[in-house]
Amino acid sequence: MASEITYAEVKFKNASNSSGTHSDSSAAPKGNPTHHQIYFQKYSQLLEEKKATKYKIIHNKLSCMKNSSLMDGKAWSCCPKDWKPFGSNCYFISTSPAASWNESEKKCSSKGAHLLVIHSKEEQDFITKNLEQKAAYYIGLWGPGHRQWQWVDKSPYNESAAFWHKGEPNNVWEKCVVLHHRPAGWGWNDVLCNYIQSSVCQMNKIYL
Ligand code: MMA
Ligand code: CA
Repeated sequence: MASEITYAEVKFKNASNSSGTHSDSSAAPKGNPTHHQIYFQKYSQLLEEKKATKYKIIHNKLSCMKNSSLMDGKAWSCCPKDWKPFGSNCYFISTSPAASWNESEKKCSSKGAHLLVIHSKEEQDFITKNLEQKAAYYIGLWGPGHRQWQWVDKSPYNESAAFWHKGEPNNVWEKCVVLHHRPAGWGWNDVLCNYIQSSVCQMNKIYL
C-alpha cells in the first residue's frame, strides 16, 4: 500500500518550529541547499523510485520538519498538510461527514491511513487535546465477538494500555469503539458499529 503512494509539492519548515501546528508555513530551512533544491531533488527521487505517473497522488501537500538525527539517511519527516504530527505518526481528525465505523475506516484507507490505534496514554492525551468534548470519535479498535478486541493495524491489543471508561465495555452487541469525553475525562466506549460518528485517522510519518 505505502509503495503505491507518491507525494507532490513538499513544503519545509524550520526545525526550530517543531510544534507542527502551522502546516502551511513554507519557511525554507536555514543554510543550503535551498528549499527548492531539496524539494526538486527529493520529489524527483520519489518519482524515480515509484515509477512516476502509474501511481496515484494521495497527498498533494506535505509539511516537513528537519530530523534531529538521520533516519535511514532521511533528513525530513513529513505529514500531509492539515494532519498533526506526534511521535512517528500523523493524525487527521475527520468530522464531516460523520460515518459508520466501516465507512470511517474506508475513508482513512483512501488517504493511505487507518483509524486511530492508541498504544499509550501520552498518545491519547495528544489526540484528545485536539478533539471536541461533545463529539465521539471512532478509533481503530473492534471486536469480532467474545471481547476479542483487535486493532485495525494488527498490532496486539494490550489490556494495560487500554483506556476504557468506567463500566465499559458493557455490551456484547457493541463491537466498535469510540473515544469520547465523560465527566471523568476522555476514554473508550464500545458502541454499535452503525452508529454515525466522527473519527480520527492515523498514518506513519513520511520520511524524505
Ligand atoms: C450509554 C452506555 C454505553 C453505551 C451507549 C450506547 C451513553 O452511554 O450504556 O455503554 O455504549 O449508551 O448509546
Ligand atoms: Ca458501551
